[in-house]
Amino acid sequence: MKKVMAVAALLVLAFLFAGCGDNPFDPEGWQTESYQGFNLRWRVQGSDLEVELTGPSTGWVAVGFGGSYLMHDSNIIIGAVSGSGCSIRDDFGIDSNTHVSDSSLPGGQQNVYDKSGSEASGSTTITFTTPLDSGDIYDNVLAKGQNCTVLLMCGADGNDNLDSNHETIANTSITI
Ligand SMILES: [Ca+2]
Ligand SMILES: [Ca+2]
Repeated sequence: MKKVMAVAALLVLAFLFAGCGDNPFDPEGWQTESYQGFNLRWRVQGSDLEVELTGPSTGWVAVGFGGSYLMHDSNIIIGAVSGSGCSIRDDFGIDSNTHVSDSSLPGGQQNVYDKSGSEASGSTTITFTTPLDSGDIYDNVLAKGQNCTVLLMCGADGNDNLDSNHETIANTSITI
């Protein structure tokens, strides 16, 4: 009986560890990158990419996929949480330091779905789904297993204006 209990305890432990996002064997397929106060989780579901971003600010947070230098040509998804509402926008970096809504660019469109967000003391989390290939030239095509540069940004605490300057910007790379 003791042996059975020990095996059961090990199974519970294994399950708990498997629940951690940075475990490559996560049965739900989530991968995690923690970098400079940001925590990015993502997984490929069919032809979509599901994303959860937590940043160290009660203002806006943003993640950019791909691009040439900093924001330039990066597909930037930016969001802010205010009260019970959240606003998440599909942007594009038109130079190294400027991003605008895809909707404001010729032929561009919003390609972010299942948007939600929450705010805790000192941090903001946004979640969304976007196609790996939206067909919009202002969203970079992604593929499972592809190495991709990633930009992580946030505004100042309490600043929910998606067009305001970033306070923090970090550059890293992930494997989709
Ligand atoms: Ca778009
Ligand atoms: Ca975009």
